[in-house]
Amino acid sequence: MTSLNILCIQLGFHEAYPDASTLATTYNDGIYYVASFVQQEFPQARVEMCQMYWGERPEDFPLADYDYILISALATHFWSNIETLELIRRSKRPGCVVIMGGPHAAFAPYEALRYADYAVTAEGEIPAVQLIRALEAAEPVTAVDNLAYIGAGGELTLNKITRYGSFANAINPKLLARAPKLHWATVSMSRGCPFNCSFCYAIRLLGRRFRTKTAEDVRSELDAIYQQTGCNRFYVTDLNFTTRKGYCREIAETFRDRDYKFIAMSRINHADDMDLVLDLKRSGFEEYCLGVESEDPSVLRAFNKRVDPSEQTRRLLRFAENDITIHSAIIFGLEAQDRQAIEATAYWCAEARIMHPVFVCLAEYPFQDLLYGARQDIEDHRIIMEVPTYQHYSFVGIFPRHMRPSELQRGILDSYGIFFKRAFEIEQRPQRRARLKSYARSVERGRAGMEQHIRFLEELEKPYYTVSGTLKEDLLKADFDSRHGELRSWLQRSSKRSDIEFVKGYAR
Ligand code: B12
Ligand code: SF4
Repeated sequence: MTSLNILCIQLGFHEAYPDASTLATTYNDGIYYVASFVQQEFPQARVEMCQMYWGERPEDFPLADYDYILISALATHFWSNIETLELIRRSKRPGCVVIMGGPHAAFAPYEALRYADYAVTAEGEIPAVQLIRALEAAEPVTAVDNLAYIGAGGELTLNKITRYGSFANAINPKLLARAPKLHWATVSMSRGCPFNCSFCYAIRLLGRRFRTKTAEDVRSELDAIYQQTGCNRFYVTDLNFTTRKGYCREIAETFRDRDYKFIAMSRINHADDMDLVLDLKRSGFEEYCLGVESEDPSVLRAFNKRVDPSEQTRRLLRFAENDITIHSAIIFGLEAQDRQAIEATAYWCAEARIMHPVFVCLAEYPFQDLLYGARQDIEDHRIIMEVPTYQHYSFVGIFPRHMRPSELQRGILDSYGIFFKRAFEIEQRPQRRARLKSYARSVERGRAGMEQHIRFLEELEKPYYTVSGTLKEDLLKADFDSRHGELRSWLQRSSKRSDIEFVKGYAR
C-alpha cells in the first residue's frame, strides 16, 4: 500500500466544438477533490494529475507505471476521447485498475465500464478510497459506496448509493503546480441543493442535502490555491451557493480583507435580498451564474422551477442596477418553444440585462428511469447518443417533436445575434459594453462548431421527419430498438427501479 502510484486524468473537450463555457473553464474541481482526498488517505502514495484542458496528454505520462488510473469525464469528454481511452487501455500494465468518475460515469456507467474496471456513480472521494483499500486487501468490493462494475456473472452491478454528511475536503495546491496562468480557480464551498428541478442531474450526483465547509477552512484552501497559482478569482461550483443566508454572511465576512473575486451559482430569488447581495459584493462576489432557464411561465412550470415568472425580469434588472454581472443557461427544446418563442426569449435576455446568456438544448441521458428509477422526460429513442457533442448542451442532442434538430440548432445560433443586437442598444456603460464585446468574441469562436453540427444533424435527421417537419416517431423508435434493444435488456436485469431503498437513497 505504501508505494502506490496513482495517475488522475481529466479528459478534455473536442477541439472542433469549443463554446463560450468550455473556453472559460480552467479545470473541473471534482477530480482535484478526489485526488487530494486519496493523497491525504494514502500519504505514501504518489498521486499525479494529467489535465487535458491545459494540453497535457496521458501518453506523456509513464502509463505502464501506475497501479491506479482515475479518470474524470463529462459525456462530451468521453465521446471526444475514445482514442485516448483506448491508448490508456493498451499502455497501462495488466494489473493496473482504471476507475472512472464524474457525470458520465454516474449516468452512463455502462459506457464508462467499456474502458474502466469501476465507475463511481455519485460523490467520489470516500468511494475511491474504500475501493482502493478493498482491492489492496483483496477484499470484495460489494460494500464500496456508489460503485458500478461488471459482476462475476457478466451483469452490471450497482452498489448502494450513499449521500454523505459534512465534508471538509480541500484541493491540494500541489496538484495545480503545472497550471498555466488561470483566469479562474475552481473550488467548492458547499455541496447539495434542496430544490428538485425536473431536469437537474446535479442533485443526482451530489444529493439534496445542503452541506458546507467551515468558512475558516474555505479561507485556508483559497489562500493556498492563490499562493500556488497566483490566481485571485474563484469559480465557486456549489450547486446553489446562497442556499443558507447565514453561511453567505460568514463567507462575506471571512473574505472581507482579501482581494479576491468570485463567481457563484445561485437562484434568481437571490435578488430579493439586495442587502445580502451587496454584503457579498463588498467581499468580491460580483458575478453569478443563475438558473434562469426562461422567462416563459409554461417552460418554468414544466421544469418545476418554483419561481414566480412575473418576477423574472424585475429581479434580473435589480442585479444589473447594482452592477452585478449575470450569466445564465437559457434552455430551448421544449414543445412549447417554437422558433418565434426562441427569438422572443433571446430578445428578452437582453432586455433583462443578462450579460452572458448561454443558449442551450435540453439534454438527458437514456435509461435513467430504468437504471435508477429517476425522472426522465426525454424518451430514450429521442436522445442523440455516442457522438462528441453528447450532452454538450450548446449542441442539439435530441430529436424534438415540433421541429428538426438542425432547426433548433439554427435557433440557438441565431439567438446570440438577436441577443447581442439588443444588448448593445441597451447597455451604455463602457465596462458593460466591454464585457459584452469580449463575450461576443468567445461566442463567435463557437460558430464553426455549431455550423458543423447543423450539417451533421441535417444528415442524421433526414429519414425521421416528414416534409412538413414532423417527427416520424415510430420509425425512430424502431431504429433505436434495433440498435440498443440488447443493451436495454441487459440493463433491465440490473434495474434498481423497483428497489425502494435504492430509489429513496438516490432521490435524496
Ligand atoms: C459548476 C458547473 C459548471 C460551471 C463551472 C464548470 C467547472 N469549472 O467545473 C460552468 C457554468 C462553467 C459549467 C459549464 C459547463 N457544464 Co457544467 N456543471 C457545473 C455543476 C453544477 C457543478 C460541477 C462541479 O464542479 N461540482 C462540484 C464537484 C466537486 O462535483 P463533481 O464535479 O460532480 O465531482 C464529484 C463527483 O462527480 C465525483 N467525481 C468527479 N470526477 C471523478 C473522478 C473519479 C475517478 C472519481 C472516483 C469520482 C469523480 O467525485 C467528485 C467529488 O465528490 C455540474 C453539476 C454537478 N456536478 O453537480 C454541471 C455539469 C457538470 N455541467 C454540465 C455541462 C454539460 C457543462 C457544459 C458542457 C455546458 C455546455 N456549455 O454545454 C460546460 C462545460 C464546462 C466544463 N469544463 O465542464 C453537465 C454535464 C453533463 C454530462 N453528463 O456530461 C452537468 C452534470 C450539469 C447537469 N446536467 O446537471 N458547468
Ligand atoms: S436549483 Fe439548480 S441545483 Fe438546485 S435542483 Fe434546481 S437546477 Fe438543480
